[in-house]
Amino acid sequence: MTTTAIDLDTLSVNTIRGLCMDAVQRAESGHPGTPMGLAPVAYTLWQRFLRFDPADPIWPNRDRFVLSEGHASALLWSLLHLAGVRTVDAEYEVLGRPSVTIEDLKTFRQLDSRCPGHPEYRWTSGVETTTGPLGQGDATSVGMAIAGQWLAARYNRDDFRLFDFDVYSITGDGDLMEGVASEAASLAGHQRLANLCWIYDSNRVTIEGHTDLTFTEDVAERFLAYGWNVTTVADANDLGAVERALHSFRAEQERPTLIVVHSHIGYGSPVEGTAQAHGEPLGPQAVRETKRFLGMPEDADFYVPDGVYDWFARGIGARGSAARDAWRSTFEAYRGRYPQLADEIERMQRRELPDGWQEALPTFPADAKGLATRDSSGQVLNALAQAVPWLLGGSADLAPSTKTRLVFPGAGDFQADDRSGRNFHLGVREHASAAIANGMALSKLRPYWSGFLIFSDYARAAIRLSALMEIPTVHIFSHDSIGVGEDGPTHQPVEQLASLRAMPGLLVFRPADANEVVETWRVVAGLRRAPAALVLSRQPLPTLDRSRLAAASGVAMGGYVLADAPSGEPDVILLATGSEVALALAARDELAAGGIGARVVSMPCWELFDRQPRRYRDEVLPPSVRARVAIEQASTLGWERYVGDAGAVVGMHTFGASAPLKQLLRKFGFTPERVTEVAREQVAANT
Ligand SMILES: Cc1ncc(C[n+]2csc(CCOP(=O)(O)OP(=O)(O)O)c2C)c(N)n1
Ligand SMILES: [Mg+2]
Repeated sequence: MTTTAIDLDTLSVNTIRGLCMDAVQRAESGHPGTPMGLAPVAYTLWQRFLRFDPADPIWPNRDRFVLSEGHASALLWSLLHLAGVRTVDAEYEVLGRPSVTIEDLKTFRQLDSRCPGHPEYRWTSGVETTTGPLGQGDATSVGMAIAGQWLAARYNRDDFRLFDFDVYSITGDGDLMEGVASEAASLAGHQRLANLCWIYDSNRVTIEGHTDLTFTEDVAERFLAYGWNVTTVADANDLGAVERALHSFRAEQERPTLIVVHSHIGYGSPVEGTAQAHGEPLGPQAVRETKRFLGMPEDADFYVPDGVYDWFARGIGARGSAARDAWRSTFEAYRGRYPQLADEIERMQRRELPDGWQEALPTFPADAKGLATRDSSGQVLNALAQAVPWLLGGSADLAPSTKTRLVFPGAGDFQADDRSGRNFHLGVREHASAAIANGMALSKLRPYWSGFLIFSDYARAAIRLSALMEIPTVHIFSHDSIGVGEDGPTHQPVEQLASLRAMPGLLVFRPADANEVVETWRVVAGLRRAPAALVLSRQPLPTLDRSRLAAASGVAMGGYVLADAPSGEPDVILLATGSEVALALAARDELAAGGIGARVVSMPCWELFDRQPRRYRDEVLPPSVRARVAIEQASTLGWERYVGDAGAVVGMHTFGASAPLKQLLRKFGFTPERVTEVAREQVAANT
């Protein structure tokens, strides 16, 4: 039998469908319908457009493919397999092993499989971002597109086009119902991100049924209103039409593109077009029927017909490796002309910083009046950003409050008419801001974004993904407590600290003074595989006199003895973070006057403290000293871990209130008198 190119297209699409059906069937879990409807679209994109080298899936100028409909992961696993994508290890060495083998596909959704239920970044090479929480992939793709524009502006030269990658996100009805996707689309339209293409798998079905139940707006009109280029493909199976739409994206120079593709969920199966095709495996009988309909051998599971691998190798494989090789030689020439810039690009890929970056960090002299940690953080950030050109970011419309604006000459604003700016105006869109920062981090920039701590709740799903992906996004939050004062309980965080601390892998810092801020940034800037949240005060905090107290470098241990009991034998330990550290020091003085020896432990980062060896932790918190008081203007949840069941916590048990700060401190018991009283009770109860 001879096969023509057209046959191979169809054969490839149906091979993908077969692999997806079989993987889901074998797992008896997952979503077969979505990949089956979408297969021709994803195939066309990969085979004819994507500039992606399967042999080097981390090549910096590759096009990015995001499967925002993460529940269709079987589709991505099949593509990674057929394209022969190779694994990459954590140290960025390309290894020989295929990222997804047929055996991996057979273990779809099983423990430790390379093919988990949803695409997971850092787990399976070729996955550009973790998706599954609908809308996240789309919003993250905006960050990638922004990164592409910024990289082009900074590094391209007339004779060297180092960065011009495109970013594609496959999005579904569910993604486009989610607020975060809308926030991000609004910004992408404003920013005229012409390198961004969302392909909307419009199958009009979600879990509960037809979208007539819930989602009847005109999506195309909505995106036109956002300032997007919108084009439609009437039938997902029409590869020519898909190709034309993708060409129209590539030709568009001014706007992001939305391609609305009308597709059939569960294409070719008995449940085509129904919600049943969404959620469950088809069942062995329906799988056979579907394979018959598609002209595939119905008894062959995980079947890849002759010629299909080779066809992918001649398509995406050949195009990708040519593009990648051309880029490599351009880069070598570039290195000759612009060694400094080339060095930056290479360090960035390894998440390293320029030599000597720590020398940029300031120190702050002792000052009883002090300054807000948001202010000291702003100063440190500005110093660091001058030493690290790819440290950049923005705010969800609160930079004047969070003090994250870069103000040095040349810092500039990132806008459509100047892509080199390092200040990003993300608008009042916390959720998208965090997801966009993630997209920038995945593109190897060192991004931060900022907002009020209270609104970290709005961004939580994206913060969570930064932790799950182990990427060094920096989430900066000011207005950290009832210290906000008159704005009242809607703006006063209570449970946010505890909830951020509950997130695995996220480092949460609440520094006590300007020098703890410096040390916090020293740790945070050096992170390569973990996100951080900085929790900063609005009100001034005294800059502690380190000649009389322990050095702020203790921040690196997460917690440290800031001031010991005068005798060196503490009767009671006072633990505090942020603004409450100064309060603990005041209480220590009062206690000393009454003959009680108090040790003050500053605990800016629980997660780092918990990682210290037991010996260190026992030195800081000697098990024999059971009289302990934790002080924090936040929910008390979690402090029992350090104060023990015999200890006490001065914290928040209710929401705050709207009043000047002094009144609030009295009302909620954050005074030296109250702390002293609780400490005395502790000493009495534990002797
Ligand atoms: C934020 C979020 N909410 C809910 C879900 C659960 N969920 C998974 S798929 C799905 C329906 C998605 O519909 P659509 O995007 O149209 O995908 P299709 O059914 O067409 O595959 C839902 C609600 C999710 N993954 N993420
Ligand atoms: Mg749908």
